[in-house]
Amino acid sequence: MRHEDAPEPAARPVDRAAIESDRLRAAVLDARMARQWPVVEHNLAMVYPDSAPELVADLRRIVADHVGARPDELFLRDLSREADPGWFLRPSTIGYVAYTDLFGSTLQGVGDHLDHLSELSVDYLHLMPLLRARGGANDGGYAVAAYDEVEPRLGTMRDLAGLSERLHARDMNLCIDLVVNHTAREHPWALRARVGDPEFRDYYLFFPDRTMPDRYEQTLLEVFPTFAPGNFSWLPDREEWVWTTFNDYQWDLNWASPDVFRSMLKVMLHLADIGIDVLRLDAAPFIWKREGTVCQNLPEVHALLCALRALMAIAAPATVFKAEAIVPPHELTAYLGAGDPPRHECDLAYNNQLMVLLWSSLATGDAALMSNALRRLQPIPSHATWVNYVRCHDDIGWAVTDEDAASVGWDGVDHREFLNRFFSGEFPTSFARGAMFQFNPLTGDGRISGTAASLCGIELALASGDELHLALALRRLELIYAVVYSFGGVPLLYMGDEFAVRNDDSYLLDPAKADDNRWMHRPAMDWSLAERRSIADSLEGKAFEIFVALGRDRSRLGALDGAQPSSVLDLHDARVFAFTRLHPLAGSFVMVANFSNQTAQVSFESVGMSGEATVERATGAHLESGGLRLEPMAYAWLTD
Ligand code: OTU
Repeated sequence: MRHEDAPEPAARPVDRAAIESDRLRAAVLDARMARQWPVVEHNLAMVYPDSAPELVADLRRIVADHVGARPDELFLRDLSREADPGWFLRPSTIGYVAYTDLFGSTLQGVGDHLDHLSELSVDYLHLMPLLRARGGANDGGYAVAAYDEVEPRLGTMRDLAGLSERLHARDMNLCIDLVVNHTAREHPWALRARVGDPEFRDYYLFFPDRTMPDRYEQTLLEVFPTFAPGNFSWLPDREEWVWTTFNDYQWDLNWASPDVFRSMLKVMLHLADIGIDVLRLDAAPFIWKREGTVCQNLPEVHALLCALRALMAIAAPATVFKAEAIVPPHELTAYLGAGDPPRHECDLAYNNQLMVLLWSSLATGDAALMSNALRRLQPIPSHATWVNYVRCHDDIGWAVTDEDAASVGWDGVDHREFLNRFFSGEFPTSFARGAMFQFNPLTGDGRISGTAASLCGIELALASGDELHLALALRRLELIYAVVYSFGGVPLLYMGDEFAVRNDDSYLLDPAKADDNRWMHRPAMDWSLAERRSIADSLEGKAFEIFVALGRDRSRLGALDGAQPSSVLDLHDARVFAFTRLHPLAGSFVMVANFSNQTAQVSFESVGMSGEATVERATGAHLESGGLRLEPMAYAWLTD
């Protein structure tokens, strides 16, 4: 007891704000745990039956500590994103994909070009691999040597955080790649595993002889059959084999080890604290292996992704996942959580089907295959959506199933072969100027490289100096992008397409790139093109204007909200692709697109529109008694 005369103890200042913040964080953590923990436990018990309880206890500590230590700004961002979990569904979400060095030299340089993105209504920037990669050949940065460092020539982690802040200040989001299937063989985990450190031996898949590799190879596919045949690489110093699905310098991680799971979660949390909004999970389908299968899309892959997502939803819900799963249509929708019951898995996934079918339709002048295949695609949960694109940094693999081809009376093998011949420019009437990538004479499979503009005929038309052909080629580019901007989900504009850039063969001079012709469609941004766009009638000006208008018109159309599915219509005219979207508040939306070289007629009635329908955007479409007349490659966006 204090004596009456004793001096008052110095009042310890009470940091009310800190107490309130701790209480808030504790309450928020409890609520997230209550919702997500059963998901974590359920999925991990499936994947790691023997070590689940210890792992789960450990993860609980990791995420709880993370919530406590999350930077204030990002904790607030978590809260606002939890209040608006479908932020990426809005029509105003428009993506742009670029290489940091090729677009702005460095991360700081990228930050100086944000006005360019704003002009295009872009609010989602995907920067291609930027974590520190191995020196020399590194598969465009997909051979990561350090997850916690930025590639030095691009900047530092601090620059990355700075760019994220600059983007957030403009209401833009940042997406980066996280390679989950493999690391570079120079990554510290790999270096330690290679010298026999028992803690890291389990991070990769080593085999003393060919017994197991040969058994696996019976059912495995080859991703890079020409420059990286087989799925295993020999390590002469250790006299053993290591699993390498891609190049020999990319070692597959062994996700069967709980240590890999724990380490990758920590990598994700670290990137979340840098302010990354979307993690593009590279090569996700490959992270689980089982003998007798192709070792892609196994149930464990989905369980792992669901567990990781639930953990992120506790620790850093402002960061969402985008699946990079370029897989057959019946395997694709599961990455968005489709199934019975639907799950929360990835929030976004590449719509490889739509991409492939758009090119197929351009080549054949016929949209029936696209209509049938898209109609057959399993519906996706409304909390997730597609990322739609026509080109990316990779090649185009012809994921047209035999079944879908048969639905229009075509043979799958023949059609895929036709597409390769067409887009490599070999087919006599082809307008495309692409190149074969990874042609495998044993299987007859091949894929296609080339920029969107070159594949659309712009390169050929420029070479022939034919103005009419050039106009038609530009129409093709606009047509397929107009589908991508309205089909439902986040459209991605691939760097350079806004100026219709053509193939670039300068990669041939760089020995680290020369054997990989995907570099032909990864040219450096030529900012002088940006100046040419003000020249009336320049190709750059016309192309740029198309993308400005597509972005502007998409953003203002409420019916394009990604939560609503698109339904493909059957107009009994194979030349015309048509789909409708119904929005509870904004009404209905229809797109009609003529993929043929002939004029086509579409009545409003046939697409479920009244005579009062509004033409929101159109190119080459003319109003005509009760409908539209569509010139070759013409399209219209309608609302009612
Ligand atoms: C991805 O692509 C990247 O997009 C490529 O640029 C990389 O080379 C590769 O991973 C390795 O990191 O097979 O032909 O289903 O299709 O992971 C490209 C996913 C690929 C695979 C995909 C891969």
